[in-house]
Amino acid sequence: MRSDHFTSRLLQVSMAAVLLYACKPNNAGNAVSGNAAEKTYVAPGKYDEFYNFVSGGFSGQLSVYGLPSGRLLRVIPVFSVDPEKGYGYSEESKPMLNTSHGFVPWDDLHHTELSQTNGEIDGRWIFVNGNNTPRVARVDLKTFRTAEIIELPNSAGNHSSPFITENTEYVVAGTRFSVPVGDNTDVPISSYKENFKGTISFISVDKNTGGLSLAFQLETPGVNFDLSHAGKGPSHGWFFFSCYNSEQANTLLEVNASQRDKDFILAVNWKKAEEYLKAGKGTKKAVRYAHNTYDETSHTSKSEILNEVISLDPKVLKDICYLIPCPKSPHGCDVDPSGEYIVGSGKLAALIPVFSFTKLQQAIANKTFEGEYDGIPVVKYESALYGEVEKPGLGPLHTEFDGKGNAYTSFFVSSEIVKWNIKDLKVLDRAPTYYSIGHLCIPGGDTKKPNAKYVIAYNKITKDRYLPTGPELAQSAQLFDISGDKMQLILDFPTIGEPHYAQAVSADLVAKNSTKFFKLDENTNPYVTKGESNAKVVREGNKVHVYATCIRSHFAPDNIEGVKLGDEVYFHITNLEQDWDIPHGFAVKGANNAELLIMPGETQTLKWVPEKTGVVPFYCTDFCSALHQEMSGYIRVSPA
Ligand code: CUK
Ligand code: CUA
Repeated sequence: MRSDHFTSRLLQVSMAAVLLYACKPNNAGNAVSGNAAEKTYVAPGKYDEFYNFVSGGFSGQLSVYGLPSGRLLRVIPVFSVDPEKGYGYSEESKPMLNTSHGFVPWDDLHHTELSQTNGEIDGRWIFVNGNNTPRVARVDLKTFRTAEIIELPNSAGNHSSPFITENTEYVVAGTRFSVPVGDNTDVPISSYKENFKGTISFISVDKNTGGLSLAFQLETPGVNFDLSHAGKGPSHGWFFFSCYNSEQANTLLEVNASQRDKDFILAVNWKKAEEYLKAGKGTKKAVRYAHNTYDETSHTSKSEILNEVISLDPKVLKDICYLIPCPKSPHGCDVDPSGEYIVGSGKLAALIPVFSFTKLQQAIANKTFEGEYDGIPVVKYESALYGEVEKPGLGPLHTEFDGKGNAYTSFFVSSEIVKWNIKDLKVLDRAPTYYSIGHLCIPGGDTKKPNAKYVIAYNKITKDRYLPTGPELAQSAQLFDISGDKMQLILDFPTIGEPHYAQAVSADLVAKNSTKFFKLDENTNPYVTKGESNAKVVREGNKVHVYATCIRSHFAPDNIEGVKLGDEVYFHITNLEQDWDIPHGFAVKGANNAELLIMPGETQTLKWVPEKTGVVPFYCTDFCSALHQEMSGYIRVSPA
């Protein structure tokens, strides 16, 4: 007994060593061939062919690159404050970062998912997840700004998120950490098996507005959900999740949490769940979560705290959830463009299992179960298995598809992308990455219609690829041309924050809808000032409201007196410009909440509480015209 335990522990430890020390590919020197420059060169003044939306990891932001150039086009603040955009500093944007824990101006953003219609990218919105204080956000691709953030109750480590169904009916989010649920969560950590539960949230999306609402939650066994993808075509109506820690260990040391030979893919019949919901089988549960929305007409956001969710229990409603055994600690869970094949990538497994949706349905119909796991039927591995890709590489993580019958899988440990054929499960090509690839992306690579010109690798370690910049190096992406039989590395480009998942879309689909400026006459901000002659200073008790305007190249008013120590000053600044790309900025000396950046036609508010008497300058921070340096003013603070 003891020696068995010792051997298994040794095995686990050596496994961990392999995982921790990812290998360097051995043909590192000569990977770029002659015409790479030609393939990635986008001449000055020309547009890129694709937008690439790249998660920023612990920067809490989403960045946008052009492909094939790798040029950084924009960083979109989502869960983090950003002085470059004034996001989280203006009174209008602060409520976006509200949660049930209060103002939380940071998160860890891992995954991106572009909205779809009929299983194809429609270019309207992109959804992203916040891992830490569980949230899902919607970014509007008309403005490239965060339009909505919804917090997820009963969740912790919102990692398996935000993946969507083929008509963007739902954004779906699975919790990575199971946690005690209900009123009293003050329970011994060692009571994990009794008290800790997993949760999957189904957030419905309004077809017209994109508006999010938490439709229902599934309460699941206390496993850890890692990633997921929706079914499509024949498997539309189903959702698939990778789960690890089927041991339900409360410490994830390998010896506890990676013991079982197989963990699971959870298959969820969400159409069935909808039927139960309609039939009133859900239970209302008390929770607290924030829902924040930004309105681009009033240019204000509002935050509300909601306190109820409908929960469905798949242990009772037996035909919603099924488990498929999947080799050791599956990470990626990807569905091919046909909707028939489901790829589970076990991080610690030496093969890639490919499951068949048709076989899964037969197994369920014939009850070919090997038993139950916490009340959920477990189908037999072989009965759902289409086949295995044998010896594909080390540490398979994620798979994207080219729509021509091939899959591209990232291998973290062996640092490579491997192309394989779905039908015969044969490896066709492999390309080294520099180094330790996590996610990868083919434009539309998780939809019904991939646009398979490129695959992009998002790497965890950069090492010697860029000029040294002290102990930390730029995070990195690599672009491969996949139009031929062989992958060809054509570009390295650094990224902002740690890139996890990313998606790319044909630029045509998004560029044509881009907002150029906001119409001033449609501005319904309560503090808008539509013209210089309306600029004024209004006192309400100790609150001083400055209704100000800006236009090249002055503020009105630009000399403000009558403010007393102890007052709160609100600068409500309306940008009167009606032209593309003419923002103005606004900063006050000593103000401790950074600056405003005000788009044409927009109103934004900076709150300032002067801490001493005197004359204080303010100025425009965005170089807007030849007279930008003149765009300034003074405010005088007198004794109370
Ligand atoms: S991931 Cu979040 S740990 Cu493979 Cu989607 Cu990088
Ligand atoms: Cu306005 Cu510089």
